[in-house]
Amino acid sequence: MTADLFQPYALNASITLNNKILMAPLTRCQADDDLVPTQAMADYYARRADAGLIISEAVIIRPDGQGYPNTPGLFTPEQIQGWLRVTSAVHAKGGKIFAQLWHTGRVAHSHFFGGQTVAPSAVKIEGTVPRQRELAYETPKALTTDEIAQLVADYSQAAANAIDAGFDGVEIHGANAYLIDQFLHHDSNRRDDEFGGTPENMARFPLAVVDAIVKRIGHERTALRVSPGAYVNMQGDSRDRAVFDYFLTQLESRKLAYLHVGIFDDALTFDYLGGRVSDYVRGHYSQTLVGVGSYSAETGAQAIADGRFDLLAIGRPFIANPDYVVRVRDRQPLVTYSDEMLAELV
Ligand code: FNR
Ligand code: 8K6
Repeated sequence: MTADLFQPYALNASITLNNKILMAPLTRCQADDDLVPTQAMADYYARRADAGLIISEAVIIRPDGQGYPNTPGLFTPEQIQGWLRVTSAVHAKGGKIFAQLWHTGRVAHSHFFGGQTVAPSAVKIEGTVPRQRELAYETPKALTTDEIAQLVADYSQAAANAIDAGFDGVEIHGANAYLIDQFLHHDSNRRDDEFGGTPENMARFPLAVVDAIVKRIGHERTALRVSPGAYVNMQGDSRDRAVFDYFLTQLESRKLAYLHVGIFDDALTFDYLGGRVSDYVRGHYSQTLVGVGSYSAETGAQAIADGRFDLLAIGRPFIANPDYVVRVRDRQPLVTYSDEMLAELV
């Protein structure tokens, strides 16, 4: 059953993956204090180069996108050089790697950049920053239309920087309640201008980012992750369904490299989506879909065989097993993931 995972898969005319197992994006908080990727990070990714595609940990597009300590950036020459070291190491081992482009919006914290947090609307989340529990989340400033246009330009520049840094493409982080996702849910988007209120308006900024990046680096190198089901730092709202119905339909014409679900456990069901997130997205999007969320190679291969998605992303097991792909292929036992493993890059 898992044999099918080892078949090559063409994302499009220019990118063919060696197998169907993707390394999911995994924030590790191990960049240096200038948010530059280190040699240890290059080694960590190179050890995982036999994944069909590595999706990098989320990479912030500019300083006010930072919500956790030591998350890498892609906006200074030093950061681009640091990533070049990572992508060269992965390519030397025959692998492929996309950069995940990130702005955390209201999940950012001024502690990291010394300015004001920004979001679609001035609605804060409860709670504190993981690993820095003394930092309570702040009320963000609602973005002006000029600031929204600047953000689109900054995403586009980060995508160009990713290509300069040797990445094979980018995955826009539109999931997990960060900035782009904040426009797509009513909990975080209370705007009454052209960026809020209706599905067309709420999808306007996310589509502008997609279109700007496609224009800059091409649709074959542009992918997107989405979370129609709210499950972290976001309250679900049944009206969100219409927003994603519209958004996914619009995405069909963009001919992206792939669309990726953002969820921790794909067994979760959402009333307003009529079931699992992956099944909902599949029902509204016909092109390459990446499934994720507490799958094993066996359950993931079964889901692919059942037509539920096309490619399988693996997260935590890839932290515990740098040689995940070889272990699955050779039917060797896997090391079980535990949160303590996050302390070190193995
Ligand atoms: C994540 N996840 C995540 N998602 C994302 O889009 N960008 C990111 O930077 C991160 N960072 C991250 C760090 C850690 C420590 C974990 C555990 C998870 C979510 C991840 O990509 C994936 O969706 C989930 O882990 C579910 O897949 P698994 O782990 O069940 O295979
Ligand atoms: C320093 C922290 C790095 C943060 C990156 C994201 C890490 C993941 C933790 C988020 C937890 C969300 C889990 C929610 C699951 C809910 C299921 C109902």
